[in-house]
Amino acid sequence: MAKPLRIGMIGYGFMGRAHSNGYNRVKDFFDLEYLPVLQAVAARDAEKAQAFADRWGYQRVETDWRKLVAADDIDAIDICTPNNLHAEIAIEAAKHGKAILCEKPLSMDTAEGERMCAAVEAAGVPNTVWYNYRRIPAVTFAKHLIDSGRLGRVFHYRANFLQDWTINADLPQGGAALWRLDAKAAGSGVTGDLLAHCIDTALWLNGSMTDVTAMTETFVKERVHQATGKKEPVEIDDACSFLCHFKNGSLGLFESTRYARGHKALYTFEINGENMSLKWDLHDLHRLEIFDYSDEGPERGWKSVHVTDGDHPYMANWWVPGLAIGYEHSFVHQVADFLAAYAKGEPCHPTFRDALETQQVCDAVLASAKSHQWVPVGGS
Ligand code: NAI
Ligand code: SOE
Repeated sequence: MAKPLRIGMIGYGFMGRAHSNGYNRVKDFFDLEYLPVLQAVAARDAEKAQAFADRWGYQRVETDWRKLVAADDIDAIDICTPNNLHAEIAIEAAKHGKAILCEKPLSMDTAEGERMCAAVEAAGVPNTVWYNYRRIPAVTFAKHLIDSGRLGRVFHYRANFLQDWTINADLPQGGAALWRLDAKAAGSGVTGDLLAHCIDTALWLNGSMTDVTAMTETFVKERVHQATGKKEPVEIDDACSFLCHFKNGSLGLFESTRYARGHKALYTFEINGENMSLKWDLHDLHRLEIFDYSDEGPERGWKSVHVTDGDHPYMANWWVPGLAIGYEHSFVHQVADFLAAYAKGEPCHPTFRDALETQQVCDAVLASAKSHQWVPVGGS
């Protein structure tokens, strides 16, 4: 009989659904000592919260997240709110001794992230941040190849995250669906929202960055704010590109925008080593492109590995070889990994401390865009 980990979910939007699906699915595909119990969901609108609870199987609702983080029947708090609430909720949850699963980006900035790390570390509570792309089998497979040393010396790392949903200048900022355009709710624009994913994956695959030089642009300078009904300056970055040096001597090139017409969520990365190169594309997420220089000369070339076999990461838990899984499974994997780590008393990466490094890179990127200078990461 599995032991229960009683989840208190805060927020019922996109991620509230993705995580709830992960909690519900995990028991059917992974053998775990602990299993999630959907205990309660907190959201300000009681009726909507109840509808969400009924659909996903939460036992009760709260309309104040503070009551949820203090509740005796909750073991773990899942933070699925806009970015400006992550710190306050996490720090309060840590005080109440709850395990915490927090959505990305960890925080609005490094200083806030440091307070969050201090809180979870002082309380000794398990913590993780949902940088879920790490747990797409093809991405995890890339990590295995890199860790095995097959690439040799790494020269280049490049990544893009391209979208096109804010091109319309009449789109307002702020409010329920458009908080990502309001710097007070989001912290930053594409840097914290999209590049944070690219940075997390890059730090995981290729190690720390030492310094960055960046440019940002805000193409639409004013938008009506939903809270005031008035045109207000737009303070987020619509696009951001940066170069960096990695500690391992390789060079990084990153681009993100919400103005790449035709692209909805084109997250790609490529890493070029002395002996091997790897390429991945979220739109074809079960494939890893591999160029292996040790292949026989005339047959040497890019191969596209369908990462769906039983010996590929996570895949033995799913269907028969060759049958693909998708985006939502990355969340199931994160739930499974969190529960396995929880049972062993081990950290589930990325922890808050790991995610703080991404925050440091984001801050350095934004500072560089402002100063037009190279900026060291984490003041190093
Ligand atoms: P959303 O706008 O769909 O949902 C946000 C939820 O927070 C809503 O249910 C809203 O009612 C709730 N909320 C806002 N203020 C609240 C308060 N004071 N008390 C209780 N609930 C409150 O947003 P989405 O897309 O789910 O994003 C949430 C977080 O997840 C963000 O930090 C975002 O960056 C992150 N995210 C991560 C993704 C990933 O790939 N890992 C994908 C999408 C979002
Ligand atoms: C923005 O559209 C968004 O939902 C981000 O918030 C997520 O983090 C990213 O995974 C997909 O795009």
